[in-house]
Amino acid sequence: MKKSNWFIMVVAGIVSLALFATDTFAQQTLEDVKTARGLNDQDVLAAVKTFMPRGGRDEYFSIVGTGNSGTMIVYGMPSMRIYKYVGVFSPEPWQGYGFDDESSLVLKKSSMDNRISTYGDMRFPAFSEKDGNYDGHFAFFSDGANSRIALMGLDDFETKQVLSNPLFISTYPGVAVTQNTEYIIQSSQYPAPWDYKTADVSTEFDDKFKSGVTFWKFVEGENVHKSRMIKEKSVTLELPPYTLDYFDTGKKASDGLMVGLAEKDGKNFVYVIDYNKLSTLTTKKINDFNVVSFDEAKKNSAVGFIALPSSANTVKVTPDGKYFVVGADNTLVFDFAKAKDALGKDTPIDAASVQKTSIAIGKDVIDIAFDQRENTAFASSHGDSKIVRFNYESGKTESELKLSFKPSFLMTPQGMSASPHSNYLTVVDKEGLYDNYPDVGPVRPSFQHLIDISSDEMADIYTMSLPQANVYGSVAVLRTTIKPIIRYPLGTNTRTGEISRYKTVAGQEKIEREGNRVHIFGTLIRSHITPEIVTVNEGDVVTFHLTNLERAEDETHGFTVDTYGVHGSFEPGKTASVTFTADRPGVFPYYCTEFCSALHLEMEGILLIRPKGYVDVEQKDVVLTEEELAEYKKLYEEKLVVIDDTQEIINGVVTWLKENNFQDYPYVAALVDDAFDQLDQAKTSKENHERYAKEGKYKDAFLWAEQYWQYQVKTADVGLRAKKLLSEKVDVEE
Ligand SMILES: [Cu+2]
Repeated sequence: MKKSNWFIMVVAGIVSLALFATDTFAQQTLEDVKTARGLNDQDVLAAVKTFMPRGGRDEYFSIVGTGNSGTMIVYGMPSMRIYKYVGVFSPEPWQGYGFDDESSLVLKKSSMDNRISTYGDMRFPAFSEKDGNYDGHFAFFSDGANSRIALMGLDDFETKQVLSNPLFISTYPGVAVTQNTEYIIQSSQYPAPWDYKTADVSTEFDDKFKSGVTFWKFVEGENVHKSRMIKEKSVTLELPPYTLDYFDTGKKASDGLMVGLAEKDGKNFVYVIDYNKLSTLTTKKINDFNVVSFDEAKKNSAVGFIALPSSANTVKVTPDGKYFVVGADNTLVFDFAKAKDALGKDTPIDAASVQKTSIAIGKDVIDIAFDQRENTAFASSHGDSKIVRFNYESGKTESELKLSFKPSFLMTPQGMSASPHSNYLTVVDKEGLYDNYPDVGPVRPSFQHLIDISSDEMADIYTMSLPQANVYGSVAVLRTTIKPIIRYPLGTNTRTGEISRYKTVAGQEKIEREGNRVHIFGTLIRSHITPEIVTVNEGDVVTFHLTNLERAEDETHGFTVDTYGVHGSFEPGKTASVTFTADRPGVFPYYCTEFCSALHLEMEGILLIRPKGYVDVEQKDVVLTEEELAEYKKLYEEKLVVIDDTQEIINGVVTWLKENNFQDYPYVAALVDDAFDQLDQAKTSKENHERYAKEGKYKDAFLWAEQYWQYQVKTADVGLRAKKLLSEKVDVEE
């Protein structure tokens, strides 16, 4: 090849490369992306249905238990984005649940013998209700593994109460709520003696093994934080040794009744309980808990058993409360009024006498979910890999969707309330075959599919993975029904809703010692942990009581003491305490574990743990030379100028904020509050530097002036942020 040709080839190559590069970075059209990714119109439509644009919000909040992880997942529908994991039955470090003293107490109260269970088995949650509809105040979970029940407040998505069931050894991992949240219902699962004594399974089973249903009395307090389940007002109905499964409560026409699945010796039943009657019956105490005996309930027609032709997987009450639907090989619809009339019989109630209709849906119906359309429900046929929409009044199927997996648990938004919605259905995929997920090792996440059910053409539009979870049932409520708070009243113990006795405000930080017990009353605010230095002795029992002084949105501070396993999370306004024994001497930095601002790294301090037998070295006053003193005087005077300049900036910001009515914008007002908090803290520094200057002690005067300026800078920083925000708000409104 001639040299000139070679040159032309190279130049041409570069030019074409450049052209190619330009092409690659050109804006792609929708058609380009579809082609490149091999997507069809259905794929794109599915993606568009779940895409969340900027400024958009999900229509529903959904909650689901993680099974043995002991936490609750909060996610949005239809975007299926996970918003939060909430510690319920297990400690959860991100929120400090089970790490700070206040939340540890919640878990300790759920322990019968000081053994705190650090996992759970939580499968079917329930929301609180008013007149059969979700009120958005609370959620409840049952722990099947450790016989516990939990109450979550939904205004802050925190666990408020965990109780231990004093009777059940084995508990069903689901709960149901009565239509005005009078009772939270929990049942046993596998029969066991309630007296913690051994018994012979073959000869003493009928005599000593028991099952039962507990009605936890729920009492609403003056606010959501003071509402609790009250053990002393609760009651358990004792049942013969049945293995109990899914249950549901009546509503509207069937308010006061509940139904559940039971099995014994290979025979299957639906049990029906008239729980309003229970409170009028004679009770006895077992393990200090109110118990109504089976005979007493039977005698008073408060309980009955309907014999089923086969085993069943679920029983759910229709939104109007007229029927309950049993998911089995044939899906059976029962008439609630007839079932009630048949209560109290000695022999099991004949299914045919109380049955309304039966519908052949498909093999192994696992779950039922209701729809807003009249008398309409969905069933999942695990064996036939399909979802079927059917009418439980007419007994006819209406449409079906063939799936690429074996479906199990179903959920429609608001579906367990009296007003289900008809746009989405979620379906749990317990045997995720990874048709669009990569392998991540032998343990796999759970999957939940989102089905668009708004038309007769149902469509599987999204597959969500739920990690750290063994997922069963979920419930979803309209997002706008829940009214989450942004901050707590300053000094709140978030687990009780009371103002904590350890609340500390700016300037009141202190360290108190009584023998070897040390209490530190501290504060957290960008970008300071006060106090910054804490000295204790080896062997001291130390508690940091910390209050987050922030009033701004999303200003959580974490707190950890290095290598001491001490951790807490402090949302704006929250006061919580962490306690530990200082059993290893040394120097241990403590710091904020949340990225809270650009000055986040400054949120640190030092814990000095002096070894046993440590003797303080006497501090001698250092005398400054004339030159040194003059140098400090100069530094002090220079600092005063800087302080004046900074003050001018602050004044300018304050004037601007006032002129623009900052108090009309709560978020901005909260920031301004924070700014003034900072200035409040500065008062002592100002007094000190002026006093030392008067006394001619310029080193001290300079150091205090420096401290004062630090506070000023922080005030200016927060003030400028408030100004920026306000200017954006004002601009938007103009
Ligand atoms: Cu912080």
